[in-house]
Amino acid sequence: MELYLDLFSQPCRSVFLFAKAVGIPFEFKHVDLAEGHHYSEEFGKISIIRKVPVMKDGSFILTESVAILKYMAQKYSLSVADHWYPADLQQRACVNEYLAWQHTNLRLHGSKVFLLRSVFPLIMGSEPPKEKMDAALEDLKQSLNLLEEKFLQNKPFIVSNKISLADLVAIVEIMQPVGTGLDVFEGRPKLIVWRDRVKKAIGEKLFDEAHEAIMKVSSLPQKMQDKSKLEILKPKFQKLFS
Ligand SMILES: N[C@@H](CCC(=O)N[C@@H](CS)C(=O)NCC(=O)O)C(=O)O
Repeated sequence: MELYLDLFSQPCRSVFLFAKAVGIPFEFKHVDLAEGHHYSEEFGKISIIRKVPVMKDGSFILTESVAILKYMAQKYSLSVADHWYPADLQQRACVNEYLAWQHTNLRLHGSKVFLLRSVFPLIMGSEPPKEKMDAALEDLKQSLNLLEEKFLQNKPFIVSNKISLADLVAIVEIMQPVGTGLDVFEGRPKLIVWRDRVKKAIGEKLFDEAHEAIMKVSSLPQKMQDKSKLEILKPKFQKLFS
């Protein structure tokens, strides 16, 4: 199995962490987004969507992290512990519920804060407008509130007393704004305890390995020095934040 990944990307980290944590063998194919490798002719043959992650299992190619995670959990169901993607109908439905919710909530809002704080100044050559930043932070706060109140409640993990794909997908998204120096855990003791549980369940060393790049996000300016690459991204940003 080949996994096309850039660990700067949250969905790539969830796929990477899951495969590593449960011992699924794979070949790591690095697609450097800051270098624009996803626009290459070679990557276009793998996925015309031109986003990572992508999984290639023999001649079968799959995009979308959530689909890839479920594929891996089901393909290796004999060796992957049940709690990751429970066979129980209602528990599995709860994992699916979180995975469906997060796309337009925690992922969307955490990504916006990340992009505004770290990438916007590089591409647009100015600080993000205050009203955009404030709105993005407010949206992120609302998503974190829902993660605590609707999904975690008083359980150790999102679905039960064991880690599942839902926790994995949640933590990688939360770490994106954290990488920009924003302490999203401030004043959230429940979330801190949960984060530490998730880290422990995955293994701290593996967790840190996956997050090394994003925790050094201040190195992005050096990586994105090529002005022509920044120009490609400008219209995307204008559209996203106009
Ligand atoms: N829904 C997709 C999102 C994939 C995605 O947006 N990947 C980003 C990195 S986080 C990407 O490859 N962006 C490149 C681009 O948009 O140019 C998933 O969960 O896999």
